Amino acid sequence: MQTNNPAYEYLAEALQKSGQDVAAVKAALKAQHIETPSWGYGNSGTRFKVFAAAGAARNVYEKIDDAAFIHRLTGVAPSVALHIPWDKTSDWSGLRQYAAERGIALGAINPNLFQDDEYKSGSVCHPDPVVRRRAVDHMLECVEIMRATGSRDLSLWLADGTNYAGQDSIRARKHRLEEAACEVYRRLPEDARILVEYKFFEPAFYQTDLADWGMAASLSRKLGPQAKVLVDTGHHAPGTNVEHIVAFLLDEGLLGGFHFNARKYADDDLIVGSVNPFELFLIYNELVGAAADSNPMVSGCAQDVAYMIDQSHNIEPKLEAMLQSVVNCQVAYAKALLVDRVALAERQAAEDVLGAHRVLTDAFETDVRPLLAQVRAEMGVPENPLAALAASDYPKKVAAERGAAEGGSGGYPGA
Ligand code: AFD
Ligand code: MN
Ligand code: MN
Repeated sequence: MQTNNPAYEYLAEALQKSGQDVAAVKAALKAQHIETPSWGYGNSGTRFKVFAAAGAARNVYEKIDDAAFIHRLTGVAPSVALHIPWDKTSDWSGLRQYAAERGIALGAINPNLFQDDEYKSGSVCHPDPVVRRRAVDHMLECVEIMRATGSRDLSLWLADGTNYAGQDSIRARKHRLEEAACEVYRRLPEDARILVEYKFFEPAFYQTDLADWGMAASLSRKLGPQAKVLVDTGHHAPGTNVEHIVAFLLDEGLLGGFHFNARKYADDDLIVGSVNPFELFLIYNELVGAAADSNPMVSGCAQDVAYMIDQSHNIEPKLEAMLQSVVNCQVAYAKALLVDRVALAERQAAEDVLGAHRVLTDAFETDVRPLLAQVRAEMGVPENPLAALAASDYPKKVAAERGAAEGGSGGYPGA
């Protein structure tokens, strides 16, 4: 097809010659859906300081405005995850309408089981049944909100854990968690899911009740088919092979979604792909491979993953950081779609160690910017979204309107 994008024509010709279905690759990129988090648009930071950013969203309506702006710039960010109670409103249908009028939908609902004073010794794992009841009631409130917002996913993350050996019974906490999760699971709308998120530490520093993918998988299996594992890419010990976890969960039909971010050391919510872009590519490589698997349980799982960004931008300009995150996911996915899977299987069968490795690195080293520019042109969105952001008057407009709301003392908005 004649385009005014010679770099794309050159790439498309090369891809066609190597047997790639360029039309299918472009269709997949146009269908990409990256959900952005409401909390990424407001002031947030670390326990040391929250720097107030000019133009940071101050309420859920402004967060929706910003999320809709990111979707207009990319065409692949059509929903925004909400955090309760930070984004709570008395008019859910009005909020749903407000978002729809701006071209986006309300996405996953994230309960807050970590900020109430009562949760000092845990929420659903707390030794006191009164506190556990409070936590379960909050999750049941979130399930009712899902019905009002039309959300499919309840993203369950627990800060629960202990700071010292002996502080509490690890197995008793496990039983409390399972009991609470079962009660919430039974109240899920029939087409809804509970995504069980794990984190190896923080804010608990000795033991975390949902610490790794195995614990999340075990709980998901106990709950039932509407429970899946949520992989937050920043929640692993340094050196963990995250793409291996992703492959394993896909093959078990247990992968429900991602919270994308990056971390160099701890869970510091950096821009996804900014620390280790090869890892992000390898994660997408597993997803693309599984989506074509002959086992429908595996391919069905891979085609039903919720891709959500979960980042708190402490020093980065918020809109630019969120946009860069979405673009990094597009680049990684585009490269994963270019992996020559026939050649990969051949090289693997031939035990050609480095030949097989090079099939992946060839795709990873492909400059996919011309391909993404063409896809964006065909979608009617800016071919270079970051340049479009730089040229837009939206950030200046909202900064003038909103000013720099006071940052909190640390942690999330509303802290
Ligand atoms: C924090 C937690 C976890 C959770 C997110 C939103 O570490 O990732 O999903 O907040 O509540 O990042
Ligand atoms: Mn998360
Ligand atoms: Mn996190």
